[in-house]
Amino acid sequence: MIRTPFGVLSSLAGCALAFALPRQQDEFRGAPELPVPTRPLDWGDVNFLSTSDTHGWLRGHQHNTWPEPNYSGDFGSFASFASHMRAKADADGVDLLLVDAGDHHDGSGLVSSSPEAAGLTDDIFGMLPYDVLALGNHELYKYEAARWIYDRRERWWVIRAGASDSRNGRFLTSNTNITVEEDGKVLDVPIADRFAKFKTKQGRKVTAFGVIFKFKAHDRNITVQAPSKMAKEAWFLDAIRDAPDYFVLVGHMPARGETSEWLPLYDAIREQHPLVPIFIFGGHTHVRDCVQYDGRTIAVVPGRYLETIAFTSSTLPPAEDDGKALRMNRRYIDANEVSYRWHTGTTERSFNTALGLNISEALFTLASDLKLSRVYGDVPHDYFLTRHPYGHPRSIITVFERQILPEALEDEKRRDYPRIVIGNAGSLRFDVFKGTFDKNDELTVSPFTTSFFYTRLKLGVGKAIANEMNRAGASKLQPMSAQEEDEAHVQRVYNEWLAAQWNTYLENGGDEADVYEESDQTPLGRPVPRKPKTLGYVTHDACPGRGDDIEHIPVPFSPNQVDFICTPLSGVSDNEEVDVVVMDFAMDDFLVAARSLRPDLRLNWNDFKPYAEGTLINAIFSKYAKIAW
Ligand SMILES: *[C@@H]1O[C@H](CO)[C@@H](O)[C@H](O)[C@H]1NC(C)=O
Ligand SMILES: *[C@@H]1O[C@H](CO)[C@@H](O)[C@H](O)[C@H]1NC(C)=O
Ligand SMILES: *[C@@H]1O[C@H](CO)[C@@H](O)[C@H](O)[C@H]1NC(C)=O
Ligand SMILES: CC(=O)N[C@H]1CO[C@H](CO)[C@@H](O)[C@@H]1O
Ligand SMILES: [Zn+2]
Ligand SMILES: [Zn+2]
Repeated sequence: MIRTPFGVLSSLAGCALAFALPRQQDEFRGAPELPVPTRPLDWGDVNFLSTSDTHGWLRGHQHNTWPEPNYSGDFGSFASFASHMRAKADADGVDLLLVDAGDHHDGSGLVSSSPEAAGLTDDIFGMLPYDVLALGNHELYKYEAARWIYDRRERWWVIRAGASDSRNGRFLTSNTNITVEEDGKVLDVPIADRFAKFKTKQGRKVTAFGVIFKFKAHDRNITVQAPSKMAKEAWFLDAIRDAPDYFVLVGHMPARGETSEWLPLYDAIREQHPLVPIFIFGGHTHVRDCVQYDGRTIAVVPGRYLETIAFTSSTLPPAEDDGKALRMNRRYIDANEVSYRWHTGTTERSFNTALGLNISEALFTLASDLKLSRVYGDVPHDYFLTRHPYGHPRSIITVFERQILPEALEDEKRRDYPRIVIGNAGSLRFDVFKGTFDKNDELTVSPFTTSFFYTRLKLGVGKAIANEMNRAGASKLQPMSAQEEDEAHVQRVYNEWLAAQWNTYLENGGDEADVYEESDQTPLGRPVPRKPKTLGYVTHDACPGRGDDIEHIPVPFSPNQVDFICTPLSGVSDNEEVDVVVMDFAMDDFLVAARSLRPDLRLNWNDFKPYAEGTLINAIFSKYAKIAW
């Protein structure tokens, strides 16, 4: 129960839509003992480890709620893994390349604390020598972030690692330019190299590119060319003219679907080289995916937040090329030390390499400098973004609406005025887990700096507007900004992927009960056996064979979510005037809904005044944690 100036709120519904709710359950919480892989990797002549959309999760996932422990490997353990994999490749006389498809920024506390912190995190990323890296849209929203890369393009890999060969790794920006002023001249130049031709340790010739989908929301003085246009550029056609042993295309776009623009590049290459293998590594939609465009092309996407490392392998054509399909494979490895050790035959003692330990230490030091481990409270339960429907007591959106906002958003001067608060559910980005809640968790759950404004309206009118906003749905009322559109697209594709996993599981006789702990009661009231598998991703992609390294039960997903929240208010009649507080991100939708419902009120931005001035949304979480957790 939470007491606020407006009474006890926890049992009240918000003023938006309601869904029928299942029984309340606690989540499964075993000892964080990780499942062990059972199938060795299928090595080929050419092998890749790929990452994408790490969004600053370089310290790994640190909570005990499943499936988090599965992704507990930090970037240092990944570096150790990569070193052992390289050593194995060298010993076997095969290629192993390391590639990343961008989106390093905006996510965990490391990169969301400040632009400087994001840059310092980039430098730590640069300690691990990748063969090819691409930029994501999150490196292009702010000129400074792209400039950070540009300024380091020649020495990206030597900053901390002490590597002697500065061309050991390559940032490739085939279709992205930056405008810079140098020696009084204004130059429009690619941020890094447009392409690279290099030889692997085994002497194989590689031609590589780094691209991004045609996106519009980039900052000023950055230019992004559509991949379909790039495919016609003279420099590109020139770069692909000589046949390498294989092509490597790394880029920030999915393997298929709406924002995927691999096909024009693929077609251009195939026109000149019908048989040269093409390896494509994508990202952006945060899902695990794989598709083969032909028997000698594979496109692999490794998911998000350093949860997955994708391993891709292939044979190469025989000397007397028979033109036949190659044996191509992909495996989605859960990013943790147990998986890493199993696949490299290392032990707890032999696993960590000097570079891996250095990286972990650099991450620890940066996190300490940023005070990311400062604890604000102890969360009593797991609260999830999409595992439960809106209205469920373990839905973070619901708890935010009914407890956190009512309790922790405060305007000294408006204390005596009853109020409702209307905002975007999309301003929350991640689950909140049982256990300590620290600065990193706060920045992760909501990295945004949205603020609040209020006007005076009858309570009934405010509630009706909130309902209208939800009826119309986010973005349907108001054309979104290009950046919001990018974000909403990623969220939609990722949520559809989660929903499909969960629905397939239920359709195949999977039991919701298996997700919960022994002591819990199922919805049917019978005790549940301890579950045999851990929660995680269950991937059904378009490549042959099983992609997931570990078999999981999918994470439950509820489609019953709202786009907008509205805090409850009791003891006030619908006819009374109250403060109607609106988050600035939700303001456009609010005004459109208000004008359609009550055109007579002629509401616009000027009718609003700042509320709780200086309060940003993410600070509300730490404030609440200090009071209630
Ligand atoms: C773009 O960069 C140029 C050169 O540094 C600068 O003069 C100009 O003001 C920038 N334009 C914008 C819109 O920021
Ligand atoms: C990027 O910069 C290069 C070098 O200045 C220039 O030739 C090219 O036209 C630019 N590309 C785009 C799409 O602006
Ligand atoms: C690890 O860090 C130490 C101290 O900064 C440095 O001397 C050493 O070269 C580093 N080793 C590797 C493999 O990065
Ligand atoms: C092997 C491994 O990474 N184990 C970790 C599993 O997750 C728990 C909690 O997140 C960690 O404490 C373990 O070290
Ligand atoms: Zn991303
Ligand atoms: Zn992206």
